[in-house]
Amino acid sequence: MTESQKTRVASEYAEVVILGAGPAGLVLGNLLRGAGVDCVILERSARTQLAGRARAGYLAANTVRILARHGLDDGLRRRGRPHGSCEFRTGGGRFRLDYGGLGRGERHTVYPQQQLVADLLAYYQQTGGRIEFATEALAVHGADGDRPTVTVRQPDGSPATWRASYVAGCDGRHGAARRSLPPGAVRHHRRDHGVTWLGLLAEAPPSLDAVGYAVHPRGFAGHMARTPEVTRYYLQWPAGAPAGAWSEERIWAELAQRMRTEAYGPLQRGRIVQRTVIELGSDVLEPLRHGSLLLAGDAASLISPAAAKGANLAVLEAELLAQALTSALRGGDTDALDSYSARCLTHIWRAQEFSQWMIRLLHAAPENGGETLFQDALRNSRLESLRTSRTTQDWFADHYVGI
Ligand code: RFL
Repeated sequence: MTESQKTRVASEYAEVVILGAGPAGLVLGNLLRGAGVDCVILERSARTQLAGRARAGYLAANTVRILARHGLDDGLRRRGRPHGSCEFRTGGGRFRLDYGGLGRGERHTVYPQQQLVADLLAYYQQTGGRIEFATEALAVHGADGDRPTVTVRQPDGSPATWRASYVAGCDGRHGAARRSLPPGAVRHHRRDHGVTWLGLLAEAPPSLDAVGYAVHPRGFAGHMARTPEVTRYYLQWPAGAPAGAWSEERIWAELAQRMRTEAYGPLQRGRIVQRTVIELGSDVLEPLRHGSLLLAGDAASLISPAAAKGANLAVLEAELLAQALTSALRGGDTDALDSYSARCLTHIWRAQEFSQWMIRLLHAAPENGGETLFQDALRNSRLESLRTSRTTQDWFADHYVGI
């Protein structure tokens, strides 16, 4: 299908209409096609935009297993790099955790999300999967019945309608799936963590062979390798400040100060090619289903990037959803669909809990009067336990890589 397709007049049908071609939508699309379920993916962005969206990079061992189980891991096996070490830098010194040798002994695979998306898209299209780019879902109708429809805006701006047996909302936090849920249909749990980050991508080689977490009175700074040429950095950022508020020079100086380069060696500098302000927040919808509309990935739950869980949850949920939809559509067995939400929520809350723990580990307490010193002391105690207690280290390793 091309973006220059002509306006469709009559409505079209697919057994499953998938909204969004991120990790959730593309894994789901591939698995449904593999099981012989007729589906279509509707993606708001043009193909070129989709390919350029740099976000996640640390894939959990379970994510790699899922992709391997379904033969979707060729690129990952060739270009992904195993990673199992992180370094904490604090006022009291630095310490390293080789988490790949702790707990269950699992590692991350470093593989940029845009490469994963490109691979998944290539698999999907090679096997004849239908995808409509530059096609924005506007609303899902009739989800409380068994013949839902999706209204869309096509590339030329004209409207069209898709009919389905099920609609999979994989269109992220601001997508049409969430917007279409009638008031009161699901509970919406939210938490604002009161911390803002500036996410940076630098055309610079990694400066250390570990994930770097710097805890500093001026705020948190993070270092995460992406490729041998590109590194992601994070800076805790003043709430409300625009992404462009600081010059590149000031950003590098601030990163150097917080990462204590005077003591531990310089950062490899390079051009900063992406700046994103991220307000650390979490939310969870419960249940992840309203009739024939099912949610997966960021559409189901948003998690702060502090623990690198979002893309991993998206892949896990997509596999569970594919199994549930296949059983319902091929075998007439809806048990797995009925338990889909509860199965996902177990993983989601576990990830949310760890993400919150990480946020409290890495940040000075938000300004809240007399409690600040108390919370900072708790954070230091948590860091000390992580540095010295093998039990805490094993727990950390299992939750850090696990999903
Ligand atoms: P995505 O990837 O946002 O894809 C949703 C897709 O839906 C499309 N869309 C629509 N299409 C049609 N109609 C509409 N109305 C639509 N509205 C939206 C969008 O164009 C898009 O293509 O959601 P998905 O598939 O649920 O995947 C979630 C992950 O992308 C996300 O959780 C992660 O990127 C989070 N995350 C990380 N996760 C990890 O597991 N490990 C990491 O290391 C990690 N690092 C990060 C991250 C997120 C970050 N940001 C930008 C918040 C680092 C950063 C900086």
